[in-house]
Amino acid sequence: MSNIIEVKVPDIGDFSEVEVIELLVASGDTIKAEQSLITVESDKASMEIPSSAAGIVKSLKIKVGDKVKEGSVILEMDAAQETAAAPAPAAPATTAPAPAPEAPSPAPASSAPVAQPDRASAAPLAGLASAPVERHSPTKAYADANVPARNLPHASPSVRKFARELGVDLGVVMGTGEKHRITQDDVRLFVKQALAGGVGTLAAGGAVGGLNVLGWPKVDFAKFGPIEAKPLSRIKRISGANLHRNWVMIPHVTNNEVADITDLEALRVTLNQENQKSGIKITMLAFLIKAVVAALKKFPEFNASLDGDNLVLKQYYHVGFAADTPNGLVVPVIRDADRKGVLEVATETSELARQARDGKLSPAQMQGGCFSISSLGGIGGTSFTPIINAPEVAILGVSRSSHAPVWDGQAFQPRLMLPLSLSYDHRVIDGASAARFNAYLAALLADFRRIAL
Ligand code: CAO
Repeated sequence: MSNIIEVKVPDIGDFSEVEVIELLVASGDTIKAEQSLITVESDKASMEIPSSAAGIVKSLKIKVGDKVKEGSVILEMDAAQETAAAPAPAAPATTAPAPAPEAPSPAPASSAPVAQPDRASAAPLAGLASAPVERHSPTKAYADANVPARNLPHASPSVRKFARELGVDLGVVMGTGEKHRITQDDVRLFVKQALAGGVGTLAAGGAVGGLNVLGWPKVDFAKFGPIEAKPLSRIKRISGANLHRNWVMIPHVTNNEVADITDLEALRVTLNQENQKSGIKITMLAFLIKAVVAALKKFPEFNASLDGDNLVLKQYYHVGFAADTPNGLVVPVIRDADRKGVLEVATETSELARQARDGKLSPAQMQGGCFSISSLGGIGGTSFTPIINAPEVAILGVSRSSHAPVWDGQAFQPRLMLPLSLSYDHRVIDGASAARFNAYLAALLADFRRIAL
């Protein structure tokens, strides 16, 4: 005996209307109670709507693109006898364990470096696979959890399917797409980081390894006042993901030093006066790059990268410098800085900084760096913690120089002092080495003749 019922959109929280972006069943399908019927999406989140009953789909009453709200009829169903009369079961919103994961695809085609999976650490992936997949849908269990619907991850059906296949909980993946939408590349990066042991894998079973932290809070800021949502620039999305990984995965320590650059600044001013006609401005950054090269030669473990248990020591000296551009931070690289004079380095940095501001740098101009300098001296500050530009192992942050009284043994003298903040990877560099490197750098800047030694 047939028992035709209408299956409707349940209470979906704060949303008045949401768009149907996917039909998950068709006429004639036999479906179970709690099975997902459609996917809907607001401007902030997407979610699957489950069936309140089991039975055979007679006809769909909506199509992709329709707007629905609580009470909208999704389909007519010939309900199975045992479930037709009963309300939706209070089953937990979890499903069977995820299938075994496939090997993640190659890195996304971007100039940004991504962490290489560490083959020895397969454990986090195993944890990813065995954790039950959380199905985000407004079922009774979900409602009981009292999670606002807008906390659901914002991702397309194909990305959610991809994440389900890998056993990734999208709730803890950072979305870099438009309106923080989670892309397939975000899921891939998350898995790579999990493989490398650097990210907590917060599927429903709890943390498997790495960080056991709460998901990112999602707040409806518009509830508190007017807002404007502005997508991050492409550079910010890429550099942000890299900075985040480097900050989380590298044990940073920062050593602070001050260099007496009174004489060097006087020399710089004199040289610039002499060179006025050439149009080339000798900058403090050019002197810093040359001094850094000398320090890298003296302390080779700073000119290195970690490769598993090996330290790769480089015999070339390519120095990157952070350049602020309207679209975000980029790090062009001066190649073979050891073979160039201060004038040549100054010319090249100013040309690269110009190209960076115009958005004209090629990926090749930002690759191969051994060590980076982040100079905020032209802007301000007294010290900061620069984030290491992996796979490099150290970075020098430079703040604004200022006059300070310095004791010369008999009296205080006004000296121009330059703050140097050296962040280093403590897996590679000891605190004592970092202090020696920074002190050596300060000594070179205090008396640039030492560079000839
Ligand atoms: N202390 C005091 N003054 C300084 C200084 C310092 N350490 N460094 C530079 N200045 C002064 C210069 O003397 C110059 O002053 P004048 O215009 O009076 O001559 C002015 O600041 C500009 O300096 P500059 O032309 O030498 O440029 P720069 O070397 O400071 O900067 C560049 C070049 C590309 C590094 C810079 O444009 C830039 O992008 N800086 C920001 C880097 C950044 O964002 N780092 C943060 C990364 S982490 O988030």
